[in-house]
Amino acid sequence: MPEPMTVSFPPAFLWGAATSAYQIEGAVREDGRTPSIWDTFSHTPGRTAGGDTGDVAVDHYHRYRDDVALMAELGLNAYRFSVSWPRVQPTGRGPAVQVGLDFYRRLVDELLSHGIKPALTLYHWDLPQELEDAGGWPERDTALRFAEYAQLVGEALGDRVEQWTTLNEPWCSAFLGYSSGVHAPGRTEPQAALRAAHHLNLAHGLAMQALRSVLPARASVAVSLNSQVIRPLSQDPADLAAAQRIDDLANGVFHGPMLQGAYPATLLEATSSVTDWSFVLDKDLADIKQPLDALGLNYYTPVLVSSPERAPEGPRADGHGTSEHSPWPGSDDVAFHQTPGDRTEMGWTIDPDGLHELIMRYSRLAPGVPLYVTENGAAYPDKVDGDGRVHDPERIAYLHAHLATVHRALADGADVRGYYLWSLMDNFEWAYGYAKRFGAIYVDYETLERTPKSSAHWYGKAARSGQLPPVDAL
Ligand code: GBH
Repeated sequence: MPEPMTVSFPPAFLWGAATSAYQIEGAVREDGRTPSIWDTFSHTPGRTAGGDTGDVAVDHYHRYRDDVALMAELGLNAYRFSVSWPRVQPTGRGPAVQVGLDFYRRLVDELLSHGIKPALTLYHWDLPQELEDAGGWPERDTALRFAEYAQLVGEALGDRVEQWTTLNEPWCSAFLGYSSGVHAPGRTEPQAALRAAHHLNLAHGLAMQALRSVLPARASVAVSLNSQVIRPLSQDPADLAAAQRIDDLANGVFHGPMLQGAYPATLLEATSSVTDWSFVLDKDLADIKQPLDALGLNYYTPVLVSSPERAPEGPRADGHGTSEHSPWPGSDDVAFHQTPGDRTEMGWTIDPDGLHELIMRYSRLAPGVPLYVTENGAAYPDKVDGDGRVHDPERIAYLHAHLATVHRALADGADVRGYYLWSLMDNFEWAYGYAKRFGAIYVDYETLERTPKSSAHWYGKAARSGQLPPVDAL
């Protein structure tokens, strides 16, 4: 038998796990927190599976000390979390609430005292409801409000947090929130979705500037994109055009202005029946294109598209979820296909090569900018053994395969500095409620007891050794 090759990562590589505020904190009415769009949405009948809400979630607000202790025990050296905007600035305007900021200060101090690097995301989808009532992301003012909020948090935590991220996956905020409506605030207005995308870009750019003005020079400021891997069904020009269309709406609409200073001409052209983009002011483009200290990539599964002539038979695979409305404005003439291969419980195809492709693409698009995989992971219906252990060999295989492609990207010259598994623990999976478990740590939703799954032990072993253990090593 050949010796298995050792897959070693650089000594400074970050081995982290990620979460977001609304998915784990609970305590939604405590300490002055007001509703976000996700409170409103999840409390609206029919919006989430089983009517699930984040009211309690996994009660991380009260259990953060235990959660940090678990991370330390497993051997993680980084943790990516988000700040709940309505906990810190309840109406989305005005001064910060000290007790809200104090929660994050305590969390960060707890992490630091265990040698775990905090990576703070300012926005993981929980817009204060008052700002949505004033129009939400389709309105320019929301971007200005976000920059102010960023500054408040920067002033409060800049002395102890080095890694900052403005937005998590603006694609989801804009297109699932305002076009397909499967995410909060549940609007189905394609034009508003494109306006939202622009104002999210502007929010990112203005927040970068606000953060730079208050953070120490050593701070690193980034954005996390769910930069999607879009594949054409064939090399036929019609299929290539469909792929270009969806790539612009998935990726170019964000990295165009953020990295290149302009929206792709093909995007403006393809969406001209939806909007004339007159809400983009010239000075916005200069505000949006701020030098990034790092770029976060979230990756789950690729998307396969073709021209309508090659539309697949059977159920559609276009990410509409349960919505009648498309998340892709102006693209009714694009056909979506199931990608071949094994799937996770989300129905998402397991395709580790997509992660390599993505990393190499953004290495070229953002030369010199360090990259982080800020989310990658899988949902499985994990079973608890009689002995109280939770075995999830599928998740170990998923993590192993994806980390191996990250390693391959490093060998190919990509500057990947870290990997955050999604998610640290089972949590509120948005429209799917608690039905889908992404955690490396199992949560019993009756007792809220935490049990590391075998994948958590496997991943901890990788983190401690800086090498990928074989999939059956525990
Ligand atoms: C992330 O979103 C979120 O940041 C995180 O909060 C969430 O819990 C986690 O992933 C798991 O869902 O929809 O079939 O066309 C990921 C959202 C998933 C949206 C993949 C695009 C493409 C496949 N993305 N999806 S499909």
